[in-house]
Amino acid sequence: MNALNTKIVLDSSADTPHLREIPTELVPLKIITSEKEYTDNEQLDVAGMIEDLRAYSGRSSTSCPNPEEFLAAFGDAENIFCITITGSLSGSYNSACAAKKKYEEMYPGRNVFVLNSLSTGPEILLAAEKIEEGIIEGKSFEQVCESVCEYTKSTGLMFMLESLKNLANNGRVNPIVAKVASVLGIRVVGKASAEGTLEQLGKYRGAKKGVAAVLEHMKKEGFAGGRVKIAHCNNESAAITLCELIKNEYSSAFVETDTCRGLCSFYAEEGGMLVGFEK
Ligand code: X90
Repeated sequence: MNALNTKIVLDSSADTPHLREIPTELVPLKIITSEKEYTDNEQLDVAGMIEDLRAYSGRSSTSCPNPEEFLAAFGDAENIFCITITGSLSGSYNSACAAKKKYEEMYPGRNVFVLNSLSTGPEILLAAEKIEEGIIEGKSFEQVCESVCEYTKSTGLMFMLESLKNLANNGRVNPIVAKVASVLGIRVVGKASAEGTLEQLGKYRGAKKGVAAVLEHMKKEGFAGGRVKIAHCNNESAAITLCELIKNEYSSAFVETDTCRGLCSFYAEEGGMLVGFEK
């Protein structure tokens, strides 16, 4: 496969990719309040959005890209690898599949692979890096598809949330679980389930216990010192603490931290942290 006419397309739930070799495009989701619409693209002032939302108590929701927006991002590439947020919680995957169908009809001979991440944020970025690695190694289109599918079986997503209000208000999580998290100081720790939904694993009082529990649950899932990507929403201290806990135990672990973009900030909310890891 020729790397020159290959493109990686992610929806903005992936947060910020740092792929150096292969052209990558983010397709924005939107965050909508009765006062404003936020498009989760490079221009979005995420901190400003979080501040607005802190002061806002009305209804808010999100919307996924439509097929045309994915088509536009596919551009003129011959080989396209596209990853979306879990299809169990968003229509983004369906939109990307519709765009694939249209693109392959319009340009016979071109290839579009759409991966339903069953996850979001940092676990998508791990998969995207795997794709880039395969392309650079000179793998064929099919080989890259196969290797990323195999790889995602050995990655996971853990989360720690201080509030599940926006998830519950938008029907993305059981309201009973959300209620627990509304108690001040309680952190809900959970994982992306095999079905691509939120699965609660425990609730913890205080940041210290919450972060320690994240690592314990990662280990239970099979983490043994592999790659880790942390995305946080206004909670750098949790990200740093987790990073240190991991490094103390696994000196060779490769851990990266970054901030959430708009979509994950809206749902993970302030204090939230998402952790993509290799099992
Ligand atoms: O289509 C849309 O409007 C987007 C809906 C997205 C809903 C879920 C977003 C979750 C973001 C929260 C914690 C991690 C959850 C992992 C679940 C697989 C982050």
